[in-house]
Amino acid sequence: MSLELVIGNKRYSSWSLRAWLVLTLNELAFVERRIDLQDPLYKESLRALTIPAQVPILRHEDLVVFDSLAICEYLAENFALTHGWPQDRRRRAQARSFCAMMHSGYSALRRECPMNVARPPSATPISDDARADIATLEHALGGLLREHGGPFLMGSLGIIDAYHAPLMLRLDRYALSATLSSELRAYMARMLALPAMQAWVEAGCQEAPLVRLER
Ligand SMILES: N[C@@H](CCC(=O)N[C@@H](CS)C(=O)NCC(=O)O)C(=O)O
Repeated sequence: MSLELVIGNKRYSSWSLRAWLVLTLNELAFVERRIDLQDPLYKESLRALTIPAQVPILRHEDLVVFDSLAICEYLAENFALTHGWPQDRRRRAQARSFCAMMHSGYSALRRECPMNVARPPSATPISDDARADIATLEHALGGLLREHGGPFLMGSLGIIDAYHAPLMLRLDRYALSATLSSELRAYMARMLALPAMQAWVEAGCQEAPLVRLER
């Protein structure tokens, strides 16, 4: 069986985007199966596949891998990725640390500014906690760009960039980039200009909005 990636609505599903980007940037052939998170039966379909009943889910042969980070690790371990983890052991550890930090962090920013690729860029009030998340993001990603000299977080494009891509979309769509360093603003523009990102955004804009998720 070939690779199949189960994703949510491209308009909103930031965790799906991360896994989808890693597959797409690495030009791995995969079947995309989209589950509409508006469908009253979506949870049932997901529960039939995995215990957390969330997207993304990767299916490969008889294996079902869930959680975006586990999917990235599975792909890196089983496929020769051009855009995976850094070759160097120390850089790889660093990239994994920042991905893990993203996976469990930036919660105020993520809660208050849910990804919506179709949102016309405009400002919205955010809490001090979300502002603190943006400052942490600047410290973390701005630091990596300066340390490795860009143009991507670890130098060349990899899993860590896919992992932070939805945050770049949020910074853009909620007009939150004014306080960022020039390095991070340029990085944000570079990420949003990737053909794979543009393809995802275009598809997300074609999808019907979910009233309960629009902000
Ligand atoms: N930690 C998980 C988070 C997955 C997640 O929250 N997915 C959302 C979509 S972006 C979802 O499935 N939402 C529907 C639900 O929870 O019922 C990962 O990294 O994959």
